[in-house]
Amino acid sequence: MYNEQFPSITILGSTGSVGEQAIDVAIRNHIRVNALCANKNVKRVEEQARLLKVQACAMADPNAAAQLKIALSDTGVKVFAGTDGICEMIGEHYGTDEVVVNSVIGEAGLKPTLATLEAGKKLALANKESLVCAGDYVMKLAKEKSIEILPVDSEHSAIFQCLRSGGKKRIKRILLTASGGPFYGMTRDQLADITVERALAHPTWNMGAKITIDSATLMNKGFEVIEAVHLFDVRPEQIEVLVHKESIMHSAVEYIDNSVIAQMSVPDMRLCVHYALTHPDRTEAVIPPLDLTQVGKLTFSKPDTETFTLLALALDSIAKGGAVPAVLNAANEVAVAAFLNRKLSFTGIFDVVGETVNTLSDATTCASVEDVFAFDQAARRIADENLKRLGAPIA
Ligand code: MN3
Repeated sequence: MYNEQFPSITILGSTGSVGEQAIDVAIRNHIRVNALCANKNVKRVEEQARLLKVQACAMADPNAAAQLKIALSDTGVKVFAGTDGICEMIGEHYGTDEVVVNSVIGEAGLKPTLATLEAGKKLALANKESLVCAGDYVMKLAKEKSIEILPVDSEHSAIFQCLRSGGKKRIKRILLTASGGPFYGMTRDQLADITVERALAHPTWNMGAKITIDSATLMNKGFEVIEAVHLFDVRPEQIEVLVHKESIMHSAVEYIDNSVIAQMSVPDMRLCVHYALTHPDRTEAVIPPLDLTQVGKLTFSKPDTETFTLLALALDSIAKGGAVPAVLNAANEVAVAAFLNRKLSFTGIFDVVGETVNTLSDATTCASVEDVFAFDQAARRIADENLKRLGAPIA
């Protein structure tokens, strides 16, 4: 019934966009799903648990965990609660060869990432904040445990595939593509009164609310640069962000012989999950084929970092290092939540994040992963204060 060629998997963030797509890919490839974790959508997790016949589930929200336990009381499914419970579930072994797909949203994904590596399991990583906040520690732990991190982000999956064509020491540059989001080309004044509804309508990718806003501000692209620096062990200045509106070329690697190897497909996240789960092999497609004659032309341009200041701030943060990227992420989580709750304008996100990063300039001194968590908390407090000053109810 299951294809034993592929490792069995645990999906963290199973009710989110990537999580649902991971389930789709698993079913089509007869990959066994051992365990699931979500925040508080009890109904959907119960459906998934029964459909996939999983052995364990975890809910980040303790009340949701209690409800799920009752809902699944006629099954043998073990239910875990809270962050500690999620990490405990990850630490249990359900088979010999296991992959944890981490598609948790935000900094909340970091502890599960560390727990996965501690447990010696392979990590298919969609939670970019794990690397943004604590890339040094995550990569060090992965190295110690000899675990390869399989990127699920479309750009990083593309780079990962392009890197099969040449040695690591022969990389000249990484060309990281960006759709630019729906507001690319606008001025700061035009961005000021962007509504939540307009910001949530992404032209190409169908994603969750948080990452859709991050794509519209280009914060997401900044995070992806930081993610790539850690994942592929390159210097920040080796990464060039290219605005590519068609979202067909998902990124490329330029080698020292000036050969550029790119990966292309229709924009569909399922391919990224699919490749992470079947790598180094490939199996029959779960997405439609790419018809380049339908696409017609591909365009590329340099990003506007003067208007989209968060991209510039991300480049600066990774250059400074330490916990500066963690501060950037925490401030952004607070600001985006405020925007989605209509308490902050779209450009207010830029200001709250910018001021918070400025205030916590000592975040460069970061000695441990505990320091990362401490700076994360400090950044949230300061971002909240900045919010009181800079926030205003919006339509
Ligand atoms: Mn991406």
